[in-house]
Amino acid sequence: MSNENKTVSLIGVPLEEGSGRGGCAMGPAALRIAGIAQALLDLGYHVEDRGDLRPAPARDLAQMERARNLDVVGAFTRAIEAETYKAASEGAVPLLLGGDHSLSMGSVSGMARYAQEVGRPLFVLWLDAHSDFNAPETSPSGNIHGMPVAFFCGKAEFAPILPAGRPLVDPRNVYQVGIRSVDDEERKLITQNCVNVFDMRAIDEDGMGSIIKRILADVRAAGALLHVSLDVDFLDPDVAPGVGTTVPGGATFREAHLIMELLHDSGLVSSLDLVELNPFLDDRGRSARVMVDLAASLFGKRILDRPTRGH
Ligand code: EXY
Ligand code: MN
Ligand code: MN
Ligand code: MN
Repeated sequence: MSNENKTVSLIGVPLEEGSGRGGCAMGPAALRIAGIAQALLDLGYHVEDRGDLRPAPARDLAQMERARNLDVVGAFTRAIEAETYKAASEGAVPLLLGGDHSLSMGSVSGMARYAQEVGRPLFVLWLDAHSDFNAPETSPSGNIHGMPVAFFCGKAEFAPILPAGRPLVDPRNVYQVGIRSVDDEERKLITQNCVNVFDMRAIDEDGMGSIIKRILADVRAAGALLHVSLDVDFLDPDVAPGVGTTVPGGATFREAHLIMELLHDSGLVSSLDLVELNPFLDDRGRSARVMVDLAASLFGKRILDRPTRGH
């Protein structure tokens, strides 16, 4: 994302029904209060705030015992898919302000439709403590925020949310980084489907910089668009406590910023989700500010007026 004449479209998603608790619906407001728009304006972008999506529950989606609040999440998925596709088609970078991680069912599906239209594959960088690859049958919780990757790869069956024949993401084009909590059945699914998983051990052994550079080389070689999905719980809870699913041993502040700086320098990022921020659990807005700072790094904020060394 090196073109700073670009428009960034903020899409608010006050969705918490995909998680097991209340609070994420306040995420878009907290990210706005933490200064997401001003951070992008300071970097020279044109910023268009499309407000918050507030669809009515979808009456055609019957409740499923193992996929809680499907009527709400499904209605959001439809609205998010349409809005993300529209923003990308207008030449903007869609920036989803979440909202729990089930919102990525819509954002990634919208970007997959756009990528197909422009004849490029879509790759996904999933920055998370969790793989989010459960299907309703394997989920221990029934919470849909643990299922979005399986959904956009076509591996989780719900009542029809999006039209048949929608473009899916090839799981081999999904790169997960920061993973440290995977359910037993979910582990089998990510292996069977050849998802690229860089868990915290891989990061400890190989270093964040070398892993991200390898991923970006794959994206560039494929001529792909890259959607980035950043879950607050990717970060260590000491860095960002404002999330309902903290897992110890997460990414450090600098590891996370290094990813964002390398993503910016690559010029490959087409769209971004900021998800799972729960302001009710936060420490005086600290996690909201960290997420805004990370987004600013991804859009080009630098420590020094030069690219990261080696680029
Ligand atoms: N794997 C667990 C489940 O499916 O219930 C926990 C999922 C947490 C999902 C968070 C947002 O990344
Ligand atoms: Mn997640
Ligand atoms: Mn997570
Ligand atoms: Mn940079």
